This record gives sequence, C-alpha cells and structure tokens, in this order.
Amino acid sequence: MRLQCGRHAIDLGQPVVMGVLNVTPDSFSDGGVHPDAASAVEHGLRLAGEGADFIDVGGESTRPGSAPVALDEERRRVLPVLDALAGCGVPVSVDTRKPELMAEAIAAGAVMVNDVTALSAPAALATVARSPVAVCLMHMLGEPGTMQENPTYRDVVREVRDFLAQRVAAAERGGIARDRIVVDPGFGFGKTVEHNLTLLRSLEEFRSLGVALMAGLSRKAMLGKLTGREPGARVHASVAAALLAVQNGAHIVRVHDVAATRDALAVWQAVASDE
Ligand code: HH2
Repeated sequence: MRLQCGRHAIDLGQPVVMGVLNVTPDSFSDGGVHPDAASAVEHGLRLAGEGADFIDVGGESTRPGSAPVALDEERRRVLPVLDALAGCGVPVSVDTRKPELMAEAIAAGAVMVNDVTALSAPAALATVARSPVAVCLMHMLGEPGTMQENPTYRDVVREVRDFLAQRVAAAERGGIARDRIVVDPGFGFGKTVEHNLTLLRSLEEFRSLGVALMAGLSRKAMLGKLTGREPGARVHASVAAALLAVQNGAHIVRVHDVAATRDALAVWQAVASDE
C-alpha cells in the first residue's frame, strides 16, 4: 500500500514517522521554542536528519483551551518555514484548517494537508481535490476551546469510525482518490483518557476504512495523566505509545521525538519482519 503525496509515493509497508514542527507561541509542548522562521527551519532540518519521513508544519495550536489564530498571522508563521523546507528532500505537510492557507502551502511545496477538522471548512475539500497532494482527515469532537469539557460518546470507536468513513466518502466524491487519504482518530481532541485508551486498543478497526491510518499521541495530556510528567518529559511514554499504535495498525505516527521513535521502531520492525 502506498500514499500518493504530490510527486512522492510513500511506502506504507514500513512505519512512517511524521515529525512535528510547531511555529506557534503556545503549542502545549513546544510552544515558543521556535520564535522565528530560521530556528524553526533549523529544527525541521534536525527532524529530517533524525529520520523523519514527513515534517508537519503548523502555525495554530489546537491544544485544549486554545483560541483560533487569524489567517494573516498563521500565514506569517508558516509560509516562510514551508518555503525553506520544501526543497530539503523530506516531504512537508501543513497542519491547518484554513482553505486559503492550504492553497498557499501547496503552492509553496507542501505535499500533504493535515486538517484537524477533516476538510469541513467550505472550499477546503475542493482546494485539496484540485491539487495532487495527500490529506489527513482527523476526528475532533467540538472545538479546541471547549472540546475537553465533558466529552461524551455512547461508543467512541464506532462514532469516530463512522465520522471518518463519512469524511472519506465525501473526499472521494469530491475527487480525492483513496490513495491520497489518511485518517486519524484524533487522540485528545474531545476525548477522555479512557476514550483515548479505548481507541488505541481498537486502532486495528480503523484499517477497514481502506486508507492510510495515522496516530498522534506524542507528549499528549493522557500520557501526562498516566506518568505524572510534564510535556517535555513525556518522551519515553510517547515512544511507548507510538510503538503500541504501530503494533495496533497505525501506518503513520506523528511525533515530536523523531530519533527516539525511529530507534524504537527499528527494534519493532526487526521483530515484526520475522513474523
Ligand atoms: N495533534 C495535534 C495537532 N495536529 N494532527 C493530526 N493529524 N493528529 C494529531 O493527533 C494532531 C494533529 C496536537 O499536537 P501539537 O501539534 O503538538 O500541539 P498544538 O496543537 O498545541 O500545536
């Protein structure tokens, strides 16, 4: 199975590592770490050197309680970094829910759109469809500002899966072929720790959607609740979570700590390849 991202065809037979590059003052684990484009680009190149298969550039935090960012500000944060990284040899993705920025990022060389609202903004789907890039459709219950206030499901796996199935169908109807689509259950986006654990245990069920599967657990609050550690000290917990995600069916893991994740996956791959 392959993921078509513009001119790249990514082999999903091996675990794919997406490195997170947040150019924001307020992201929950790396907010303010890259105050200018130059230091963000440097970090992106470091992630590439550590073995990232993608670099996901984001200019708007969607952590619980965060407020939306204006288009101009998100543009100012993201586009210079995308411009600089587009030729670095590692495919670059843009983490945004704004169709205008999706189009500009694609023109700047982004080969994937990662949208935490699963292309729900008017014109978002058409913007991606008219280009050759891949898209990640993520599930979120509510909005970042309020999503962690008592999220409730009758059956979290069924509801998240049904939502993603509908978004995949809408994307296909709109002209985005299956081999360009990734789905993501959206760990921590309107989910309690118990919801996240249930989704992680049941990740395999999302494979039946017939598209690539991504999981983003890196440094998230559930790992803080389980270990008592602050975001910057959740590397070991994040590596464990990434391994479990791959073991349970994820093709792509979205992580802050690329080198540590790559090492753990090298061991997993050596064992799994003999099965
Ligand atoms: N998580 C975050 C942002 N984008 N995209 C996908 N597909 N899956 C995720 O799990 C996901 C995502 C949140 O993490 P981060 O970017 O580190 O934080 P912030 O939103 O505070 O910038």
